[in-house]
This record gives sequence, C-alpha cells and structure tokens, in this order.
Amino acid sequence: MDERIQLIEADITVLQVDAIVNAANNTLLGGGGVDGAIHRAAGPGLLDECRTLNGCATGDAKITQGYNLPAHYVIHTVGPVWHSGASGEEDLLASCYQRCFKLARDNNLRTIAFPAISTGVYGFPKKKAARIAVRETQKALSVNEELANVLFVCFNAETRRAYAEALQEKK
Ligand code: AR6
Repeated sequence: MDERIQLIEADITVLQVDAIVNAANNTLLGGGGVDGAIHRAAGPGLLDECRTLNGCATGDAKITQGYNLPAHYVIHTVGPVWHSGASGEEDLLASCYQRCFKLARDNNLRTIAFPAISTGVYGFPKKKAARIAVRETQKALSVNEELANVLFVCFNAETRRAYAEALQEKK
C-alpha cells in the first residue's frame, strides 16, 4: 500500500487537513449524513457560499472554503444513487474521485480526507465503492507528487473492513 494512504475511523469534521470531501447532493444546499455534519460544523458561511455555486452534477465536484472547520477547504462532490449498477453508477463514482483529485491539484492541496461517498443514504455497495476509491486514489498519487496524504475516513466497522480489503487486494 502507498504509505501516503491512511485508513482512519473518525468524524471527518474534526480533521486538520487541507480539504475534506463532502458527499453532497445536486443542490449543494445541505442534507443528512456527512453533508449535514459538515454544514453544522462549518457554520452558516458554508451554506452562503454553496448558494452561489448553482448546484453540482452527479460525478462532478466543487470547492469552497472551510469556514469554522479545521480543514481549509471543503470539496463537495455528488455521488450516484445506487440502483442496480446498470446505470453507470461505477463510472460516476470514479468520476467523483477524479474531479476531487483534479481540484486538489488545481489548488495545490497536500492532504485530503474522503468519506465513503455514496455508501450511506445513496446505497452504493461498500466493497465496490472502496475498490473504486482505492483505484482512483492510486492513480492520482502516481501523477501528483504534491499529494502527501489521502485519508479514507470510515464512520463504521463495515466501511473500515471494505477499505482494508480493497487496500489488501491492491498490495
Ligand atoms: N464523518 C465521516 N463519515 C461520515 C460522517 C462523518 N461525520 N457521517 C456519516 N458518514 P452519506 P451518501 C459516512 O449518507 O450515501 C446526504 O443527505 C456514512 O456512514 O452521508 O453519498 C446528502 O445531502 C457513510 O459511510 O452520503 C445526499 O442527499 C458515508 O459517510 C446524500 O446524503 C456516506 O454516507 C448522499 O448520500
């Protein structure tokens, strides 16, 4: 495993990194899950900035300041809702990671923390999602030497196991 990848169990809102990623929805105006937690911790400034962004397409990402968060930036990405897997869900989830890493590069970010995008309310199978996260992260790390640390933030044991397996497979 690339030593720049770390697997941690934590609340993503407390992390002191250059950017945390938000698993948002198309409106970018907040919601439940990690999105709700990030908006609560960041304070109203985040919602004000999000209102100026005109939403976000599924598979795309947009960056804002971090406001009251310890992280400098929030990268908001919109994962796909899992239906059957035949609606391009895997490619859309891969695109989320690619767009986040593109923003990281454009903004010279060195440390970035991801939640398990789409695997909560949006129902994406956790193991499939972890494999995509690991694959796209390894691709990004191979072309971006500025990237010092990528954290996969697990909020439950099942997610942690899914990432541990995906990382093991890639060894
Ligand atoms: N820190 C880290 N991970 C978290 C936290 C947290 N504080 N809270 C939840 N998770 P979800 P989605 C994990 O449902 O599936 C929102 O309403 C959670 O356990 O937050 O992409 C949006 O507005 C799971 O592993 O995001 C959208 O409408 C992962 O974060 C919709 O949910 C993602 O779960 C997006 O659904």
